[in-house]
Amino acid sequence: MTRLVVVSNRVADPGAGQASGGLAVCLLDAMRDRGGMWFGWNGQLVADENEIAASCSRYGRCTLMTIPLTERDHREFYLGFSNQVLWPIHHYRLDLAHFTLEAAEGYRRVNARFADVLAPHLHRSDLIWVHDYQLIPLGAELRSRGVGNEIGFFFHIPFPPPEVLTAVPEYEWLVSSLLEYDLVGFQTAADHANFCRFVCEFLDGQKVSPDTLRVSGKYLKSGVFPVGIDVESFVAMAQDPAAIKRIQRRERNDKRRIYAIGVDRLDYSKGLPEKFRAFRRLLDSYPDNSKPVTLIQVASPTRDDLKAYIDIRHELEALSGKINGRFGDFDWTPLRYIHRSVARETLAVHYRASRIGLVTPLRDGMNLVAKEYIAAQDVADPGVLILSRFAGAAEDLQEALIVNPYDIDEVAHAMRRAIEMPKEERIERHRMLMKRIRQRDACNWMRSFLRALRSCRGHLRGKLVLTTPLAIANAPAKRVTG
Ligand code: GDG
Repeated sequence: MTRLVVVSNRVADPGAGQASGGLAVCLLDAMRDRGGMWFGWNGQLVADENEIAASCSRYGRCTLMTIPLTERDHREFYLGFSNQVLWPIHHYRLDLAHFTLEAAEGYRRVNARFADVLAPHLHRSDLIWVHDYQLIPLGAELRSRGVGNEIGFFFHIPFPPPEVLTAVPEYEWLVSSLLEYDLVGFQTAADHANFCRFVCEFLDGQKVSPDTLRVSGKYLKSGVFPVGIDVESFVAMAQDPAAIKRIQRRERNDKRRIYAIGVDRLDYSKGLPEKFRAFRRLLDSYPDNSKPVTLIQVASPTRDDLKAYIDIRHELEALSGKINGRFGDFDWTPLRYIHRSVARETLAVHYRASRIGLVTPLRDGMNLVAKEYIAAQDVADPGVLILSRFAGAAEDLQEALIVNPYDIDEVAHAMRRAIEMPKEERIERHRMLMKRIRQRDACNWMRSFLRALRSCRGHLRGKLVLTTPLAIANAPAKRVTG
């Protein structure tokens, strides 16, 4: 069987047990079972480039090969170009983009280094799959080192319309470097359409079929491959007998409460202040004390050394303080705001115990939390998913209550509707949603992308020199949040 080589900026740490972040979550299970090699950053920082050496470990059938970044790389490539230029612009937040030449230079440098380290370890028959916005030019870097294998790329985040994307000072180089891949995958039809429009209008390309573009005599396949979750393992996690007992205990003590839950990385794209304001509007507009609603919001830390993330944390702390101060009582804290990462099993249990799953990003590639919430429900008495129309997941999960997250009255109204929704309607909506997440689960995502990639003709641009032994090193540990 061909070996699969996955490359992502960050390789998940299987020992940590609390992967907060969609890419880590969807790849970890898939790689453990399928095997192959996963290459990327190990989350550690070293002072100097000379200290960079690859380390290897095993996870199930998979080899994890990682390198550290230097502190300068972290500043310029990761915090700089990736997270202060590409992330905000791909999430339509031009106001938060901050471009410097050093950051752009760092982005090119780290992509070139990834290619330098990886290329000697590739076999001629490997299938290479590069993930997400931090590594857009990696395919081109590998090609320039003679790698002729099939190489695919997948965008976990949205792909904005050309009018927005052209705000990236390096956009033409970036999008052109995507043409070096054999296949480029997107979460939604809207993202794919934006990409095709860009190639046709700005790079003089032509769409020769729904999944084929021709640019300057080269062909590129592209398509829609919506990310899914490992549904059955989530169902099992939420049905764990000990977990069910914990829920029953809570319900006994707490008969009159209705819970709503939100789980997001603390990122401005997730619409958390708007969600808190919508919850406040619900409490204001429907002061029906017979069933006080409690919102549990897990907001796991992420990129917390960037100003935009510090600002939003302060905003949420102030808002949650105000809401609890105004509406709280001796026996009721309306908003439980948890700013740390919690165990996955704990999330599953709380999803199941919550009547409302509140997933209201302002913009999101897919949003796995929406799918996890559905999988965790009790089929005989399920909760209701409230889902932003700007999450990629909304393209498919139409039986959720679809809302505009900027419209706090609409979200408050949807929460009220979810509280009052008859059980039969909840069951019917949930049945359809389960069907959809099963049709498009993690396994299906991986299988369909790899099938499409395999069917691309290899570029056969050169011979590879194989395989020098790995330098196994234990770089000095300095862990940073992903
Ligand atoms: C990117 C794209 C796309 C969150 N907090 C905790 C925790 N999580 C887990 C959730 C979920 C994952 O992290 C978050 O995934 P999302 O899809 O919701 O969002 P991003 O991290 O922004 O992911 C996104 C995704 O990639 C996949 O392609 O859907 O659009 O932005 O699994 O459960 N997990 C644990 N503790 C936490 O506190 N254990």
